[in-house]
Amino acid sequence: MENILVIGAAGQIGSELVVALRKRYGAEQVFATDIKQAPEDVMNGGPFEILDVLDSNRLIHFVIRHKITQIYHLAAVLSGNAEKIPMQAWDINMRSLLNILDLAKEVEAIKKIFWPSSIAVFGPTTPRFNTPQFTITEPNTVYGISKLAGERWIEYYYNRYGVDVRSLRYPGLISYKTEAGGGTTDYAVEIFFDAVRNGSYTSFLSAESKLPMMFMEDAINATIDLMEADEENLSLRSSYNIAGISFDPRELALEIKKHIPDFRIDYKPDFRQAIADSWPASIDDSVAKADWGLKYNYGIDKLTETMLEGVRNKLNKAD
Ligand code: AKB
Repeated sequence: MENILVIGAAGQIGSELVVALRKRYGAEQVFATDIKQAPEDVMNGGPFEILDVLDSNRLIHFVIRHKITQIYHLAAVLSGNAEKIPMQAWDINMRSLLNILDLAKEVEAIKKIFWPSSIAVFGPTTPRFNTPQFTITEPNTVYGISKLAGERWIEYYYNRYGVDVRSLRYPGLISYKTEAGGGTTDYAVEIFFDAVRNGSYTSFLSAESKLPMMFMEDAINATIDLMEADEENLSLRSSYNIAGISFDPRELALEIKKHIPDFRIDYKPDFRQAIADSWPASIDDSVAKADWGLKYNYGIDKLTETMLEGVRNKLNKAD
């Protein structure tokens, strides 16, 4: 029987992953934790506790008390926010990961860890289109540097101590349940909320900033598929490229216009433009497909339709 700890359960990924894991493994088997309150279904649908991953003493007691066998560590400061507090972001992103790696090295019951990396490991010198799995990685953001260092550490812990950590280089993730917080790809979430609320959106990225994106359901399925894949099928122990779909703000706005014909978009790029310009426009995910059968269900049309419906329902409920 698995006992699963999710760290960062109140966040954009965590709040949906907890629900999916509880469906699969049983509500009582999935322990949701965060430093803040989470959405109602996360807090009431199974065990929930306030826990700070930087508090290694409490973390070890928690893991032993609940006989934890798997950890999903999702807590991080994202790219945009990290540029505002570089040293703090580095400290939070790295110390939390190293705490967990060390814990897994010591506690035999912990069999598997999931830790997300990001397209942010790439930088301005990386080939921008169809970015290969193995290529130049010279990130120029503190978030990207922390993700690249994290990839090196997880591979090191696997090779040196046999700690089984699995990881995906997430593209921009799009969902309506919990609004994104502090990332460069957040425009692709905000645009739906503003489209439904106001019929217009001011994008902080330029019209032609093409980036890889993915609907949350596809990301959650990919995450669980990777965690359940046979160890011997995994040819790499750093982090897998996953592509999703690539589009820019203008293309997404045109897709929204099919549903809201009067929708208007304008563009006021801010400091996040430079981050977006340093990231790939599209990704080659053939290694993930070959190793563990990565697949997706959402194209830009289905994603747009589902987001608009989800956002409308969410805002109606809140009224
Ligand atoms: C961000 O924009 O910082 C994240 C990411 C791509 O890792 N969504």
